Amino acid sequence: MEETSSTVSDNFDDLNSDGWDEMGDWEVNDQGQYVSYGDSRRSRERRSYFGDEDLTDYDVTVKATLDPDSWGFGLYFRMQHDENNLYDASGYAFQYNPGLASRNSERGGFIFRKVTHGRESAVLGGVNWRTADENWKWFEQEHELRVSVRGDTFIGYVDGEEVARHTDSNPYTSGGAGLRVWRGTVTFDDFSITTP
Ligand SMILES: [Ca+2]
Ligand SMILES: [Ca+2]
Repeated sequence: MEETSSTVSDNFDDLNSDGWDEMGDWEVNDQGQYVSYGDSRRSRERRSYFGDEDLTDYDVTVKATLDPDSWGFGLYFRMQHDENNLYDASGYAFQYNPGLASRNSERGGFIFRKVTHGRESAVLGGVNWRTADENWKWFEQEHELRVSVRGDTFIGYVDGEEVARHTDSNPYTSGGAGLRVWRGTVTFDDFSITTP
């Protein structure tokens, strides 16, 4: 049998979030965007899972706009979650962490973390840090994030540019995708999962 590419997607233009398994406050607004509202200081982590957890290799893509008070967000992949305990999930996150500074970036970083039963690992090795130029703006501007998930290797892109790459010697091999926000408000749109 010939393998064929397939895509599942949600642009939220039907004004609902059917198919998403949500932890915390999520809402589809009247403009057909998927928003997680939160206080910048007190709001807890919010997650939402989507897609067939038997999937192995795929590209997952989303457009995201961060409010200035946001503390960041993540794009999940290869995630398996417990429907009765939405915190208990294992897989990976490709994240933007505004507060994360490194020797190569004082404006936060795009990183991978492994998630095991809900808890995230340290920053995974082998990533490249984006060094944002002065005119590059993350907040209040829509950017497209994508992760290419292939075997043991994951590549993260922002607006089509590779910003992080990781190879896991002992990878999770299948799982769905999703979104993660901690503190502040993030607006998402045009989410898709495409198999090769
Ligand atoms: Ca929908
Ligand atoms: Ca939309």
